[in-house]
Amino acid sequence: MSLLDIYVLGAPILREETKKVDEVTDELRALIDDMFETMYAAKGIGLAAPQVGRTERVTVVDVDGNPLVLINPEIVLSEGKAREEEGCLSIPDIYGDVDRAKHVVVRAIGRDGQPVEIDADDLLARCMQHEIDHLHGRLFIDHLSLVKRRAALAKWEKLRKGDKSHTRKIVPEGVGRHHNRDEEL
Ligand code: K1U
Ligand code: ZN
Repeated sequence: MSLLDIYVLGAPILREETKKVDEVTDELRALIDDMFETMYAAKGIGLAAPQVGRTERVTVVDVDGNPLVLINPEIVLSEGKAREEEGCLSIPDIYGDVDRAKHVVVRAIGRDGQPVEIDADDLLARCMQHEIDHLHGRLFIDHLSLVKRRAALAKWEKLRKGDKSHTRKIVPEGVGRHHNRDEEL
């Protein structure tokens, strides 16, 4: 398995429509495994294919230790409304309150190629809506008011300090800390 780079706000792929998956192949399963590894390393609860530079209609989600693979997901029922803060692995350190359905039913294909139906509330419902948005080129900032979106984009530009790269690397836990033997003495 491999850790994948995550595409960040400004990368055109994040604004593209994904392509329906016709067949669940070993190559697609390998992508799914890499997406889970990347999502866990990035401390996310979801990840969609465009975020790792891919155009397949695939997302992975894990809220509360229940890993889900959603291929060609569709929301077939949505009920209620809830406003909660969201973040996005493609817009790190930017947060905003987003109105979403409180309850959704999602139909998809699972990793084994079989149909699945997921009935979810609260954070899982929110996360699946966030990920399905990614599959249609939408980001959580699109749901913010104009004033809040402008403020979020201004903060993003400030944090970027002129960095124009379209991807960021995920550093696995325990790597990158400078270990100083003197500290042990
Ligand atoms: O798609 C992504 O960018 C992943 C994103 C999903 C998401 C977060 C919050 C609400 C809805 C969807 C993240 O996982 S960002 C990390 C994060 O904000 C978070 C992590 C653990 C629990 C709650 C939020
Ligand atoms: Zn996101």
